[in-house]
Amino acid sequence: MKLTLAQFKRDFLAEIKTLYATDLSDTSSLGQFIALGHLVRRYNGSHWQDTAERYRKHDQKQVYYFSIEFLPGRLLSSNLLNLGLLDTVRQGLSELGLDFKTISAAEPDPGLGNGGLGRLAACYMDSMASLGIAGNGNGIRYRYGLFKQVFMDGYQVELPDDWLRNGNVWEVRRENKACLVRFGGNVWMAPQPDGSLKAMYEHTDDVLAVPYDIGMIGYQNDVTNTLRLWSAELPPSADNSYYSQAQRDRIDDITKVLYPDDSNSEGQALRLRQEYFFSSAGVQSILRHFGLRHQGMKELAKKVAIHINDTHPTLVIPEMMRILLDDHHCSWEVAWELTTKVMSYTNHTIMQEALETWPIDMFKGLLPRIYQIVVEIDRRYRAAKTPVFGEDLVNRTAPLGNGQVRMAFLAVIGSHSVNGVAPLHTELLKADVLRDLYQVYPERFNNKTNGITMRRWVQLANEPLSTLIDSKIGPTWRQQPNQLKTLAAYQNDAKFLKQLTAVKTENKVALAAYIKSELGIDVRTDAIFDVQIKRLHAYKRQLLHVFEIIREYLAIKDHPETVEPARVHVFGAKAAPSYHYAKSIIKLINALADLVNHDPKVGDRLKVAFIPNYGVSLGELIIPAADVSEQISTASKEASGTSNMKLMANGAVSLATLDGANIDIIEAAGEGNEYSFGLTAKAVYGYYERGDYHAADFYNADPELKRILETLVDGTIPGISTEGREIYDSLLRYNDEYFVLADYESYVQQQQQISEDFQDQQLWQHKALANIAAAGIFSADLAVARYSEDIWQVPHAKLLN
Ligand code: BZD
Repeated sequence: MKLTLAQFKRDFLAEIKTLYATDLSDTSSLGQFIALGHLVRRYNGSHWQDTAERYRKHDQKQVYYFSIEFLPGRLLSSNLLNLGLLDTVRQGLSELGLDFKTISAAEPDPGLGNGGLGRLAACYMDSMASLGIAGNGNGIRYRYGLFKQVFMDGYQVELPDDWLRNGNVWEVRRENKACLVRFGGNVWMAPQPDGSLKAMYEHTDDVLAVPYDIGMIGYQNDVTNTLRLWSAELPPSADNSYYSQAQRDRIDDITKVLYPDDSNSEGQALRLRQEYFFSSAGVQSILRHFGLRHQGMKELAKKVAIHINDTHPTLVIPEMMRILLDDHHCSWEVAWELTTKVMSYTNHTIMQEALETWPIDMFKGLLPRIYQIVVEIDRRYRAAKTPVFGEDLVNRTAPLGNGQVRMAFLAVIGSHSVNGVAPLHTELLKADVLRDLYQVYPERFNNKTNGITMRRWVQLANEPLSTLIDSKIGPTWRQQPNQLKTLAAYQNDAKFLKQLTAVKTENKVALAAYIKSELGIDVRTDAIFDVQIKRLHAYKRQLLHVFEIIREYLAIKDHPETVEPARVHVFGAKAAPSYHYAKSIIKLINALADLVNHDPKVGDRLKVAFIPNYGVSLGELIIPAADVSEQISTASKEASGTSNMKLMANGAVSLATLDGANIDIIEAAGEGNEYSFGLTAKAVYGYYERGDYHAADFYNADPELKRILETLVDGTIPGISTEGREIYDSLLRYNDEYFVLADYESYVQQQQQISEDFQDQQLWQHKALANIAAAGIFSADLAVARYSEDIWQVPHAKLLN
């Protein structure tokens, strides 16, 4: 949109006056941010309304992306960028004596997710809007986001994330679109005079679902889509005094906190209530919206696609069946056909413990009508498939089995498409995790490799790099990220490679300043910034990275005369509060950091910075400064990874196992431009099949490794007597579930190679550039375009290759 500098300044000062009845000089950065937020909303108001109007007018097919997590990050800069106002606003503020960065940093970063899955959902929202797809997000408005992480004595302490304390400028509460969600009670089917059956309820616990909408602004295309987050409240009509405190609390609890858990479903009943709550509210609102504009439900699958982001929203399937059967009186066959045509499902993990199941007794008590429908889905599935596939396979794959409701199976059976998030992951779904269902529905399985939005992760997070890229290939890569590949022409351009080093250094200076102010550690900006940022989990193997730090530390102590490039090891990672082992690793890293950072013999040659409270905003600071991207999960365990893509696009080289999308990154950038190592997925499965992995053999065969392991228990690292022993035992007594010892040698070899290569900056930046140039294929715009064509069947703005 068009906005002159003078107009912006007038609008901003007027907004300040209206909101606060005071002068600019009397406002805080937060106050200024809120005023800016209001302005952006106002500037964009007509786009949002017009977009909805346009979709209505053309009766455009809508995509609804259901996800129990969304991690949008701060929205001020990206909204301004997408509206084309960023430069004007920055300049205007600076003329008013204000610093845009400071104001932007006052915005709370909503932590409505754990990690990759939630951030992916946010990237896809951005891309859907930017491609002009009628995409809607549907999720939960958690009162408290993922905990705020602080370290006390090196231990993780979790504090509440009160992100709504000052309100949320981006949201609109739409009370007129609220709906009721029913839990518990009794349900029975009462015969009606016309011969049909009607679902009757008594003694239900009703909860009011109130939507809060946030505009998702497309990149300079006048499109604004909606992310709808639901909040649980007391139903309004009832006399409030009728509710006991316990009942009020039960309702309040539903949307109170995000489960800080990305490995296993806990909190059981409450988690199930959360899942049904937003699934039901979302489906009710979709069908209501559709019903207002269509006669009957016949066209539903032509006009609506619902995407199930991992299994948490799977209850959209029986919920849609419920409404079609009970309220619209469709036959089972018609309802089922519509439902399966509408639904599609993405799996994000092969970790067995993360595959959701619910005890039938609990499920039945909480969701009696939904349970009846699942029983019928199960009965029909068995009846149809047993003659073809036999009883055993059908027993193994039916929605109900072993006293459990099996959500992933229900999701596959009730959808027309099932996808993994990287080629290896999809192959493993077919061959292992969902092998039996793949026999039944081979045509449903497909791969959609993840992607990231280059606008947030390169353009905004790394302006020095964006400007440098523009100077060579012009600005159109911003819309057509595949054009980045034309940068390859400069791989041997010494001057350009020097400029790349300068860009990296500029970003390192910014990160170093943060590390100094937060942790009090001085780091050298000519050091190798070796970065691992992701949730803390044993399979992600932060422990392997720790072993490398201990190795480097011992090498400096033993041979101070050998000079290697300085290293800064940067970690960002939260552990689920109940995940004891992961918390022990956090303590280990912090204890090691203490030892290394304060050893005068080490000086500035080696530093460890564990930056607390990792999230989207810290990612934006850390990623542009990284030289090495640690992607070192046990092969087969990381479905895709997305920090690997963000780091690649910012010119970090991957130190990576052949896992998830690492494989595709290595192929895209060329093997010579990455550092791959370790067991392949096939080799890992080989060990499982033969049962012949003996961690102790690796320990005994390698004196260096042996010595490193001993430092966990011999007092070399002070302060970890219990954690050190626990970790040591996990490797040797319990046989190293994630093959850390097996991969140690090849990992260290590559680390040594990195130290050698880094000294030749031209060679190093040549590799960095190969990564940047190849990163375009991991753009979320391309990923979303593939979802649109293959799964949702909706039109999108054409992307050039
Ligand atoms: O999803 C992650 C995978 O681990 C990554 O490999 C992948 O890149 C991303 C995006 O596809 N999975 C998650 O982030 N999973 C969760 O966060 C999660 C949350 C709640 C319950 C279970 C899993």
